[in-house]
Amino acid sequence: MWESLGLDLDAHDRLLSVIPPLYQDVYLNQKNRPKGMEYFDFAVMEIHGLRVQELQEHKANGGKVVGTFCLYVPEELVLAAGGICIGLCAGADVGTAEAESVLPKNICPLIKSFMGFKMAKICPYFESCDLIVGETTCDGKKKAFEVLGDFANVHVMEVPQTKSEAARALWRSEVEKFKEKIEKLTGNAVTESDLMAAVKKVNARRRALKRLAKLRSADPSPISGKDALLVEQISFYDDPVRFAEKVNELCDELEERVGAGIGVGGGPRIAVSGCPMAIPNWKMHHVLESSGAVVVAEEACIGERSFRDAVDPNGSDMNALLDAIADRYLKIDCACFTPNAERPEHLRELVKERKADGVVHYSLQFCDPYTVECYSIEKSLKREGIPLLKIETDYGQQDVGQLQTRVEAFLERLGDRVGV
Ligand code: BJ8
Repeated sequence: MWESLGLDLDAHDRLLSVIPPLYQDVYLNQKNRPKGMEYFDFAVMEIHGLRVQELQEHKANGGKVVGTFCLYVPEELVLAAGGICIGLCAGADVGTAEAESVLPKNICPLIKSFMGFKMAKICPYFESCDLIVGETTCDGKKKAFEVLGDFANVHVMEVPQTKSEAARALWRSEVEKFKEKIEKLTGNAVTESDLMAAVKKVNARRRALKRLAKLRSADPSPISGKDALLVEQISFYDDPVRFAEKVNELCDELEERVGAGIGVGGGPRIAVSGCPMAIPNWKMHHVLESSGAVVVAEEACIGERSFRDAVDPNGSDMNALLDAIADRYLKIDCACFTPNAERPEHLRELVKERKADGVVHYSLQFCDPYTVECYSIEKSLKREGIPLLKIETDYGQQDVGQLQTRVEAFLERLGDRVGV
């Protein structure tokens, strides 16, 4: 299968050999994990196995696979046209030399990672894609998609930078254009009933993730932040129906744990806010939880932002459904928007709901939108007296010791406040 995808087999083997020991250290060594995590452990171990095989079978039957890197891409349209939508991961230092041959060194690691995965031919998901959908969010991404166009079939959606009426009209037309693009790619017309069914399918996955997130309000939280993050990461590549079923089974078990007062840790409760943490980026959560904290929320795209809002499935015709899709996606409070007053507000609400003792603001190096927006986040949290730790990091392990020292000092400060 790998050869037919044109992967660099040696580089791919090297990547796969790193995952089991890392996973053992970060995940399997945790004590008292919910039994329902077994499915998600399996999904990681099979990350380059069964799911890739499913994609190949889909393609052999004439189906198309569409890869994305951003929450703004409406996956409902891909599903409605009979395609599979995969959120491609960009959470590891991979193919760095190859990426740096076409991109500057000092660019956000997420961008470098997706370019590295493609140029070094290491990712079977990337190589399975018939179309990559990019978007005009941050400057680095939108220019990198121009470069990526030389190596893959790329369609770019124009995401506006404000939420004015004119911006909404532009975005609505982009959604329509995307529908046409997907229809052409798959050869299938998107019907109202197919779109409605796809909306319901994706909404069900969002509901399951929301249920899981809300269970983390319990004290003690019935699940570690690392495990919850993993589930959120897998949501981007697993089959949406099977995934929602497994998350709901996990939630049934977590409800029992909450009822019995079973949970993890006893240290300060932390909400992490900022840049997405794509699989296998578990660095920040691992540092926090191995220092005694419990992460109770991810105010991020791999996290709350992906499931906070649903698409209204009750549109009476195609226009109404496309309106509902455009409106739902435009609610996303990514730092690429200006102004972006909703994000600090959402974060404050989340801190309250999850009974978080503090916030860690997580920015990837060279990410201007999130690093600069940290100013408004800090100002808004300060007003409520919510402590904040600002972290700027990359995918490397070189700064782990330094992060640990800063995190421990922060947790100590919180411990004094909450009497842990
Ligand atoms: S909706 S957060 S997934 S754009 S970290 S590449 S912003 S320099 S990933 Fe994002 Fe969509 Fe927004 Fe979410 Fe640029 Fe920053 Fe890198 Fe980023």
